[in-house]
Amino acid sequence: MSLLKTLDDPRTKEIAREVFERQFQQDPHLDNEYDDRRKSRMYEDILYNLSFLHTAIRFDDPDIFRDYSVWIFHLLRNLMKDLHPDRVKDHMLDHYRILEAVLSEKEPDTDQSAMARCLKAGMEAIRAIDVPYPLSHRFQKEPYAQEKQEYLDLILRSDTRGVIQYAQELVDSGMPLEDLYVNLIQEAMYEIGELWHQNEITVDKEHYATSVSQMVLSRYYEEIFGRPRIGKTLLSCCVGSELHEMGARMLSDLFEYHGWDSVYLGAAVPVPALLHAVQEHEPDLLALSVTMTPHLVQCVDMVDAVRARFPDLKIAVGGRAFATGPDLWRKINADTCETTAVDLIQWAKEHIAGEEG
Ligand code: B12
Repeated sequence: MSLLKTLDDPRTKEIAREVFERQFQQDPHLDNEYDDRRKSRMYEDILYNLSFLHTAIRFDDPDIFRDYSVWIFHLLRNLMKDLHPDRVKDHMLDHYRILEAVLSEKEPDTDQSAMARCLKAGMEAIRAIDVPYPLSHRFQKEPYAQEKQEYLDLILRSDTRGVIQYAQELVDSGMPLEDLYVNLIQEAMYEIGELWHQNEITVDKEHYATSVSQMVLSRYYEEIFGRPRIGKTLLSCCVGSELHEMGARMLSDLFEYHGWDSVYLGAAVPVPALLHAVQEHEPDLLALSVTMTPHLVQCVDMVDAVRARFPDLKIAVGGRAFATGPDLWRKINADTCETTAVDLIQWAKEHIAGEEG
């Protein structure tokens, strides 16, 4: 039996340093995932790992290391919520392999078979940990309960290729595009918001989920934009400083799917820019999307400005900000407020496109 007498032992520190360096050499992504604070914590954690491993070997008791492994996993997982739990597991599994290699080389007197038993127990325990994100009841409901979960999981792993492939599989297996939009992607986005609210994920994941989901949607534009036209135009945008752009994007795509031409201006559109676009495109319907409640004030200003210049233009409003009460929208001088794109398409059929039902 050798080494690891105490955490302060210079030999222990040397081993820890070697393990630390090898881990970064072997996994170049670590450098992006660990800032300086994490790096110095990781080094300290290696010292603790060594001391627990040493104790487990000393008593030839794999359960000591098994228990510790589960404990340290949860500690790390809670400290690094920006990483998918499976990624944290991978760090730890790699780490144990490196520990074994470095100890075998540098401390040949260590009881190799006891060490292998303890590390194996730790690895098995880590692999067996089930760390589901706390998913909402709504998200776990049908339709597409399993598909939503799989889609969300791929996003949380930042597996861009996987997200795209999975969406393609769903479409290939017959999922209608409207379901892909509203029942899969929209629901996954809402769940992303819930996870952010619970501090389970960070804002960068919200950005990534948006960008990868928009990438998925863009793959079906040939079909969406290839449908027969009905000779009507929708102009849409997000008001004021509203950054949440996917609702209006989906709305405008779904209008395209139903034969409308669409001009989508995106997020945070200033009033003069919108007025210019209305002048240029002469839309049959203007749709304004508001997600954040404070942007309702900007929505009033926007509607008033459009009304003043284009009094006959039909204006619809919608988005999360209107969900607090069914009559809130009436304080805005719009023609209608609908909950979903499909509802607005129906309203437009009745009030603009001249087709009943
Ligand atoms: C992605 C996201 C972001 C991204 C947006 C990136 C982008 N490029 O779009 C970023 C990171 C920028 C962001 C920032 C913020 N966000 Co945010 N974000 C979200 C999230 C997770 C998803 C939004 C989304 O894409 N939804 C999917 C679309 C398809 O759904 P939808 O917008 O509801 O649209 C549908 C319908 O509402 C309707 N619809 C929409 N518009 C219209 C218009 C008309 C006319 C009609 C008829 C229908 C209609 O049809 C659409 C299609 O079916 C939501 C969660 C949520 N519940 O939405 C939080 C959420 C909206 N964000 C929230 C917050 C707090 C913020 C921030 C303040 C803090 C933060 N998280 O960083 C900032 C504010 C930014 C700003 N100034 O606008 C909160 C808002 C809470 C509240 N009480 O208002 C939410 C609800 C998260 C939460 N659960 O707490 N966010």
